[in-house]
Amino acid sequence: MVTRREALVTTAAVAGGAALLTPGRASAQAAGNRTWETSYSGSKQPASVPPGQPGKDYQPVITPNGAALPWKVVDGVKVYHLIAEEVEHEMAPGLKARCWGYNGRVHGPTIEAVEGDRVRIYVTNKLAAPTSVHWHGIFLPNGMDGVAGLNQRAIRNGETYKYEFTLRQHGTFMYHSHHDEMTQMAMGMMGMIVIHPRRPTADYKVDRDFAIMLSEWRIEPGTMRPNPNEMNDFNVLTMNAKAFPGTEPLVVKTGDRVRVRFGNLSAMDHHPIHLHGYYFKVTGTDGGRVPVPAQRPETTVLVSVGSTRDIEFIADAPGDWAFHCHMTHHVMNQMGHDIPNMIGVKGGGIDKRVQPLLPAYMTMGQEGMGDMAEMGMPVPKNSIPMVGAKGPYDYITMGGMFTLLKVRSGLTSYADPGWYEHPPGERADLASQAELQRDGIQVPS
Ligand SMILES: [Cu+2]
Repeated sequence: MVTRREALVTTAAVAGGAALLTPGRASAQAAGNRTWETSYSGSKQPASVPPGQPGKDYQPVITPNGAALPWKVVDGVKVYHLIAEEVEHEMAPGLKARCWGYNGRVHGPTIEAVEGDRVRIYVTNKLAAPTSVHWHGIFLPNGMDGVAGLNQRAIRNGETYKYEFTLRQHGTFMYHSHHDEMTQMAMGMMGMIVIHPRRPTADYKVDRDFAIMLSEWRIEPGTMRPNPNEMNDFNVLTMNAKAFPGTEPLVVKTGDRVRVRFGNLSAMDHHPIHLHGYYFKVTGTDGGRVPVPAQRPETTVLVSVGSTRDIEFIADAPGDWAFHCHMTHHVMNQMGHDIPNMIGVKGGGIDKRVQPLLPAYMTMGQEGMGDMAEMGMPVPKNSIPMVGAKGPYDYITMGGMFTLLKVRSGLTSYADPGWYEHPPGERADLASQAELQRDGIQVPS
């Protein structure tokens, strides 16, 4: 364990080194922080307590469908080990892909630490290609920034590099490959970084704290390799590398204070993430925490490529609430893209004429794609139609960047509680003749 004095010395030495390297930036930060520091955050102050322990000096973040990167303390430094490697990963039931990730995961595990921590991150490259890791949004010495060629030599197959710096800020950040980025990020090489404040203000504390990375992929139906050369037509849109119905729900208790941290390292798209049934406040960006008076209410938060956004709300409305990207093509899975427009086509005669040649042939899509999802459109092996999932009342015709916020009273665990049972009178239902008559509603014949 580090002593209070050691922590102070280490932090001051590194902060001083960075200031010497970039005097303009350091002094601008100092000036810019003055008002926030006094009124709001402990950011940039040296650490005065030993490095954090999960659950002791911070509420650990939950990465749905993911995991936290383990660490140990060696002589007061938090030591982590990332291993870049090929990983076979299931995007959604029925679709596996051969990706590149870290420590057997796609995306990589979430790195979690506390402001003031000295961190040492080893990166071993088990890929055939060279790689490097960039710590996106983190204040660090220039030589630790991870841009291959510019700040360091790329890490070759079999090599282990060491990155070391002191965390002088708090918030939600990301890491990703910075060598042949177009290829390596499209293959999955990214993850989230969460740095908790050393001295959290009262408004920082939440009961449930989630981290979700948004990304997008092109995987030709029937194949397993993401195509990094795709520029526009992404057909698998994911939250923590899972497309619905592969996404784990966010389970919370009624009354919980909830934070969701989004990062977006998609190749080409921004994602407006919409939560049903609530408004939330945007409380953080990768520039840090938003001062309380500036935390504006929203129902949709635009998470641009290369940025993070934190949102917070109090889960006061029980139910199963949709939580998804509002770009309609981003809640559609693989085979739902690139099919001919069949809306309004009368297919009966075509089927009769084609079936003697192709017995399995069936014209689909005349009423849109909802039926196709439910009927199970025939698709090549290892591919998914627009898909969705069987819901409690009907088929849920959403895929891709879609998950559920499940809010329940009286939970004894945060395991998936199943579908919400609506209280009597609190669910849309077929109108009765008596109700139509009472309200004078004329139904066109
Ligand atoms: Cu989107």
